[in-house]
Amino acid sequence: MTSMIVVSNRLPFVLKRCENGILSRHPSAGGLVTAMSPVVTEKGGLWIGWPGLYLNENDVIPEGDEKSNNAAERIGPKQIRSVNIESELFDEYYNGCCNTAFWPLLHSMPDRAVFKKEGWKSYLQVNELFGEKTFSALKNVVDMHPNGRAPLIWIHDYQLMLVPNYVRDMINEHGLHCKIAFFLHIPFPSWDIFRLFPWFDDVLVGLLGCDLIGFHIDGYVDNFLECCVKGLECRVDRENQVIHYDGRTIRVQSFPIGVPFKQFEEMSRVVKSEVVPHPDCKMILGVDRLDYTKGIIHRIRAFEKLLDEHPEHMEKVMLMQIAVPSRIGVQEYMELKDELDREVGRINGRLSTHKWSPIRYIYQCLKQDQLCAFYRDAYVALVTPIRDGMNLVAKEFVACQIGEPGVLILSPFTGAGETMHEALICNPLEEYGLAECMHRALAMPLGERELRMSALRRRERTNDVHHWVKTFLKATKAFNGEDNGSLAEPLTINQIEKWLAKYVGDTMKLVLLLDYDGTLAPIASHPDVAHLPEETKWILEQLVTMPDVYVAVVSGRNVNNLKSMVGISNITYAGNHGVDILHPDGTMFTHPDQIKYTPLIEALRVELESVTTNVEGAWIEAKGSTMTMHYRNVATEKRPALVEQTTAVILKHSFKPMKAHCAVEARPPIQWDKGRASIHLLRTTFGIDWSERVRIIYVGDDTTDEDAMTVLKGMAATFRVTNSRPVKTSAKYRIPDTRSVITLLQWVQQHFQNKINRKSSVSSNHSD
Ligand code: GDG
Repeated sequence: MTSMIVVSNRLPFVLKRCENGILSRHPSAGGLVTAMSPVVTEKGGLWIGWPGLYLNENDVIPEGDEKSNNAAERIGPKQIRSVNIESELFDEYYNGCCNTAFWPLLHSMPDRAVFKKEGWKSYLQVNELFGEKTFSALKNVVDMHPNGRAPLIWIHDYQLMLVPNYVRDMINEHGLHCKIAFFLHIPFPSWDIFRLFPWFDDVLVGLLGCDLIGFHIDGYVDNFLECCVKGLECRVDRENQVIHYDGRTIRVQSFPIGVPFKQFEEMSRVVKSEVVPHPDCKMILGVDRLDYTKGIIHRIRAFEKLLDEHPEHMEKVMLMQIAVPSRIGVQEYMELKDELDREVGRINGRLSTHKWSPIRYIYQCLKQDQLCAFYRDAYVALVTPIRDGMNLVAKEFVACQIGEPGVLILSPFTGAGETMHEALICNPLEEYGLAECMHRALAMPLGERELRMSALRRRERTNDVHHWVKTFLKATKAFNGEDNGSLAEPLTINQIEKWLAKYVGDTMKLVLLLDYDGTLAPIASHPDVAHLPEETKWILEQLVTMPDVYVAVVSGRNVNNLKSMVGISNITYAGNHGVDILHPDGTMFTHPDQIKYTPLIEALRVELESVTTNVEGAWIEAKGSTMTMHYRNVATEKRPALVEQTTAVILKHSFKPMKAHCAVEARPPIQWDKGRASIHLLRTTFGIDWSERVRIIYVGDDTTDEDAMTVLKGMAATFRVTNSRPVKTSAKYRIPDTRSVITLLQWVQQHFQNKINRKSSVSSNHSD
């Protein structure tokens, strides 16, 4: 049975159409493919990705080569699920968003980033397509093995950061269980950089659909946690590296990736030399995808400085730069290629002699064993990116150094620079320093080279790619909750104190605007049995007696029904989303525009009853000026058609259809909602300058509460009760459940009780 579904932007190979229409396979170079291919072949996994072109119905993906040393070439079509994407859409997503926005931004190069709405829209669309494909692959596996364990879904990299949430949504909807994990292969930047992305909150919410999120190093984990705190006000436990969000616990951890060490080592034992090594001419090697993050231009200029400053190396050393074509067709990459061509030409023109050229430059993708020969025969490897998630070239070089050892020069701005301590660590932006570092490497005595290289090899042999997979998979099993991850820890009163103490303060009156269903009372199978918990009722009763606290319950229910469910006097009840507001003194506000819809509602009721009459579990709740069709107890497969029909009927009768928790509401099409009602209530109760006189807390769990959270943004402490379903919200804070609402109310009650106690002790001191 399939134990893992790997999802990445590209498949491990690219398909090309030959002139006769037949498809041919071509290896995709890059770190992700190198790392994941051995895992998929060994675990019998599925790989979901884009095949490189739009597939027609009759296209046949060519078989893999079972005998190949390269795991990517062994993967056959049975293990492949290709995501078919129209080329225009793919281009907008890949070049209009991934390459132009995320790649530079996540590499902390914001000046190069371009943010375009169309690109972002395509990103959303393509991520949704990947989400659907992943879900259908999962569902197939589960349907075929109903008693087996659902496969792990392992999503990769910055192109697919919204997929976790799309999949989470679908598995929730279908009542399936499985674990979702994500690994980011590139760096994750600090909050100051990440917040530049205009839709940063969508990205964070997308990723938080996971159970486990992996990064290469702790620095990226710290940055991500910080972004969740600053960007989403998430509750984060930094010490244990977990986030409490939407009622779930998400683990965030570093997993430094390794390479298939043995495989590289073995290949380098058998492969023939690519360049005839001249005993007197040492090879300095650079291997990179041609990308501006890799620091190739700085590197060759530093090499030029080496020759200028230390002419004794003339004719005794050469730089072999292998640059793999990447993102061909993108302007920035074409410019980089032109600049590299020019610089290589300039330096060679200036320094070559009749028997020697300082730089050899190959612009193509080599076969893996050819690459091993270069790694083995190099005297120095120059791995000097300006920024790099990890960098596998550094590790592959070390694995292939089976003869007299050479030296690794490594940039500290790579993930590899964090652990490969015995390399010569050198800032690539300082070209003289880098030239001196090369000089030192070329002159390094054998004893020191042996010492450094053997320590590097020992570490990389142990921490190879198999170890990386093993530790990652072990972490996916380490949740204490079962298949859907752990439940979030309940909210503590200390956390509320951190959020609210300063805002609520001691001098102002507090207005509590509270939704009922899903906020004060847990959601129940029928509205009539959604009772207010005793504890909540007791706290509310205390609160309404306090002079500085004002409580209003704002709900979609009919106002009289709401009053009887809460059952406390001295509260303001806003029913039908605030169309009717009943004050504690018995006066009632009804929105004037709603009156003309009253005669129409009966006809709507009759037609809605006829839609639901034959659908088991569906029922209509008439609430005066609004009406709701409930489908919580309707079979899942019947819901979409029912919702569609209901919506059509509501529109036909000139009412406004609104989605709610397992319900569709019909509201009069007047410009009124919980947001406008809240402002109306605040203005009529506390005057036009209410925002200077009162502090406000709004708590709700529903999309209808978002209207209030949006208008109150910046002027209130807003809380969204979110429960296991990842949602985007305008609320400032998220809390996991109605239990946490009780904690919140307890804090308010204690805060104001302390205030009363302080006042009375001051006045009794005075009377003493
Ligand atoms: C991303 C992150 C992270 C290179 N030239 C040829 C060739 N390669 C292979 C190498 C190596 C891979 O490409 C490059 O990996 P890197 O790690 O250096 O860089 P990215 O491609 O940018 O990878 C990076 C990585 O993901 C893994 O998480 O380390 O930070 O940016 O495996 O061997 N392969 C072949 N011919 C070549 O000419 N066959």
